[in-house]
Amino acid sequence: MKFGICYCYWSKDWEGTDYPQAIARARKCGFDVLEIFYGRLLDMAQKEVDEIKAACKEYDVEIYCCGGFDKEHDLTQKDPAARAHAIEKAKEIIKAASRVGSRNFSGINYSQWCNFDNPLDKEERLSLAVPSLQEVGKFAGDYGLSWNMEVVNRFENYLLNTAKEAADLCKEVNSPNINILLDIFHGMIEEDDLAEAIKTAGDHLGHYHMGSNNRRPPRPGFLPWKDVCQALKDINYDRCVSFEPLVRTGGTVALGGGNVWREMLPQGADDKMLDDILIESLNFIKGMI
Ligand SMILES: [Mn+2]
Repeated sequence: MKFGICYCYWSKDWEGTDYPQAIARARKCGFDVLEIFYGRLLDMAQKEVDEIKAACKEYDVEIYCCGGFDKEHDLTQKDPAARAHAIEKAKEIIKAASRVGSRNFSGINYSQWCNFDNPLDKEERLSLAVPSLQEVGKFAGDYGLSWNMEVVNRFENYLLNTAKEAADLCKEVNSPNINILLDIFHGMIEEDDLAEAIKTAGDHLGHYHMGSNNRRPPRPGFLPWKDVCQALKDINYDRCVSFEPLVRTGGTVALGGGNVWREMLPQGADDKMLDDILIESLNFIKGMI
């Protein structure tokens, strides 16, 4: 099993221009994967792509990409032309992610993040998602990429709130490249049983996000960590567990969807303390997995 860290833990922003340094830092803290937002990859200069790939090779770190879609990218739109356009945008993302060697694209990559214009159309939109995702899955297959649909809580989307809903959609799509991202933070709100949710996703579990209930890095508390880790072992999960801490105020993470309204790090935390927190957190999870 691989362990990943989302770039935004070290930045206040979803994206940055210092990925090679972050790759080195991820390895230094014991991580195998650096997860980055996909936006800049779409038109990134080849020089930067080459530097990222060189750092990945040097430090034996893999890049995972993630993101949350807007209306233009929504694969469930009713207008066929708009839907076809969204599918083409999805293919562009797959190509962009592949440029930095990423074999995963995860997030709210099926409909829209935090848009609730049409919640009563849920069934229809899930049906419209199927042929779109089949086409995206076929294209992803050509690039060896897993398109991991994130199951999120009711305040961020209305199509996939539980592992069961995502598993049902995966079954209909029936593509080995269309899979599920479960996130313990969202599951804590929506699932009856976090371990069962992992088993429900089963072989379609393509990625797993971990954080504490308040989105600090994983640490002892009231979440059923042992049960969750055991469930990952029970399904022979061999992909990646990424930490996705959203802990800092004032940047695009806080103000652009992460809703961080208070500083979640110890007062005066410096770079060393940030890394020490992360290393302790990783050791806590590795002790159970
Ligand atoms: Mn997540």
